[in-house]
Parts: sequence; C-alpha cells; structure tokens
Amino acid sequence: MTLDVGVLGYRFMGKAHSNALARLPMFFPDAPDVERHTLVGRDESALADAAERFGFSHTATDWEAAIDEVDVFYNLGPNHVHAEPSIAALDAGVPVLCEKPLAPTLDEAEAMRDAAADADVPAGTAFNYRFVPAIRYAKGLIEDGELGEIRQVRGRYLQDWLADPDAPWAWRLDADMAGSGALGDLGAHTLDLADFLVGGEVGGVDRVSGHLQTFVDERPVYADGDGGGGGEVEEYRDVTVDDAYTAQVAYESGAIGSFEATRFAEGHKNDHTIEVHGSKGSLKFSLERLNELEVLREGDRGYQTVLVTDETDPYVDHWWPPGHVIGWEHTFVHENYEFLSAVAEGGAFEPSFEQGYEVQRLLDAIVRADERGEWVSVA
Ligand code: SOE
Repeated sequence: MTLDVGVLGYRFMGKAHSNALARLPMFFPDAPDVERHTLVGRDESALADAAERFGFSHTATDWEAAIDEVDVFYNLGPNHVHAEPSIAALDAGVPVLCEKPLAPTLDEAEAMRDAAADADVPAGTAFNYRFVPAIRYAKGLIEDGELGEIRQVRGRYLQDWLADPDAPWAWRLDADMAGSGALGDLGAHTLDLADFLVGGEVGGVDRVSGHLQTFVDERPVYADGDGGGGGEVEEYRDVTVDDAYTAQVAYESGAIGSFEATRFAEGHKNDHTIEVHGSKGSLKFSLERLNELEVLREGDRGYQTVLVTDETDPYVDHWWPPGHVIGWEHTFVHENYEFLSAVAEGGAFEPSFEQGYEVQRLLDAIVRADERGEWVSVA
C-alpha cells in the first residue's frame, strides 16, 4: 500500500522533509511506499516550481481540499498555520506530522493535543534532533546508568542570523504568527531534547524562571521580498518576540537545568549544544559536530570523543561504513522513517502532539516567569 503524502509548506522545512521522503526507498527499503502526492501553498508559481523540484505529483492552494486527497498530512507552515489544518486532518482521521513548536499559543497546542487524542492516529511533533544517532547513543548511556544520578542539564541554541539590524523582518519575529522568538523556535528543540535525554531520570519540571530580551525592535521589509543586501526598504515592521532568552528549570528530582538561545550570537550559525552532568559522569553534544559525543565516565580524567558511526549505532547501518559521517538532513530521514512506519503499522510515534504540548507548557511558563519576574510552577 502506498501512502499519499500531502505537505503544506515548500520553503526550508518543505525542502528538508521532501528530501527525506525521497531518500527513504534507497536507504530505508522497509519503509512504507510513499508518494509525494500534493504540495500545498499560496503562490501558484512558486508552488509549481517547488512541486517540480521536490517531486510532488499535484499542487493545491487549498489545504482543506488537499486533506481529502491524502493518507498523511505534513504541516510545515509557519507556526500560526499549525493548528487549524492539523486539527482538520486529525478530525478526518488523517495522521499528521507538524513542525515545531506545535503552535504559537498554549491554547492552540492544547486543542491540537486533544484532536490527536480523539483521532487515534499518529500525530507527531517534528523535533528532528531526537533522531541524531549520537543523541540516541547518549540516551542509552544515561538510561544504562553510566552517568549515575542526573544532577544538571545545560542546553544552548546559538544562531546569528539577526545580528545585523538590517536583516529583514520575517514571520518568526511576530508574536501573533510565531508565538515567541528564540524561545519557541530554538528553545523548544532544547527543552524537548533535555526531556528526551533525562526526563526519565529527573521526573517532570517543577518550576521555571525565565528572561526574554528583544535587542532590535523593528526591522525592514524590502521591496524585493526576501530582501537584505541593501535593497529598497518598503516599510519597517515591529519585532514583537524575543531575540534571545535564558531560563532555569528545577526538576522534581532536585536536578537543575539551564537553557538559552539567541539569534544574535555572531560566529554561531546553528550551534545547538546539550550537556548532562551526573554523579558518575558527564556528556556533551554539539550539532556542529553531530557525529560525535563527548563522554566522561567515572574515573576518567577528561572527556572521550566517541565517533558515533558504528553500524551498531542507531540508524547508521542504513547509511555508510564507520567514519563516513552523516549530516543535519539525515535526522529528517530518520524522523520520516519512524513516523511513516508508525502510520503504516498503526503504531505510536514519539514525539507526539502530547509531547509537543508539554514543551509548549514550558514555553508558556517561561514567558510568564519573565513577565512576572519570578519563578513559575509548572507541576
Ligand atoms: C531557525 O532558523 C531554524 O530554522 C529553526 O526553525 C529550526 O527548527 C532549526 O532546526 C534550525 O533553525
């Protein structure tokens, strides 16, 4: 049986997931057969070009019509477009993979979670960094007790694409469209990854503190669209989200977490790191060296660099021999393999909309902590 996939969104995430779908037959032959069936977007010309390049057999400017034609629906649109189409698809019994964060607001995320619970089909939140072999290896070490009792987790997500005050305005900078800025766009990944790695050891989050900061309050909209590079400025639009955030997390076990993200860290392009410290050891992961994991075990004097590319390591046997490293795009192939396998087998997929909602609860609590200038209970 071939799964006809409909995809809303054909820019960055549309490309990443379309590439992943195209890779499956060659590298994951036991994955379900998939047709890139319908690509959904508003600009018919750009949509037709993307459909051609990404291998879709149909296009649609109306997501409601598309949902009736497909077996699976990917919502890869901007955050403010996540709720309505995803809920409509789930209400029609169509499984959904939705990009992160689940929604701009907790209320919308809750409605999406509830629709998924009622629909009883896989509903996934696309936290792709869970599908890095080194992260899976790290989770195994933690669950095997190699680090002992977990005491601290530290996550940072540093980018620099807004350091230039003339960088163009974008939907990610608007609270109504995005919800929050670096917090929801980048912090959501790190908070989910921390839960994936240590959630089973430290219990839930008890309370959070938070600080959000906007450095540049308005940005140019350039006449030539994507703009930048000195084009004619059409207008200036307000930035209504954070450019950077920091947060502290107190877990139920007594463990603590510190998290931050920014779009102003010059010199850092997509620098997502996570570090875990336990009573018997530590580990460090960096997305910019995603094939490696730094591990320190009890008695070691320093970290050992483990190249996580052995054929016994998660997903690696689908690709190349040891040492033939993989990249950022491969995390989407792994994620798509797991999601579509869950759809075909009627299984469960993690991270689900329930997990997406739990991350949204943390985002919402961190915003409230910032507004109040005090710790906020999450329990
Ligand atoms: C932001 O620039 C961004 O594209 C995020 O939205 C993605 O989730 C992250 O994986 C890369 O950076």
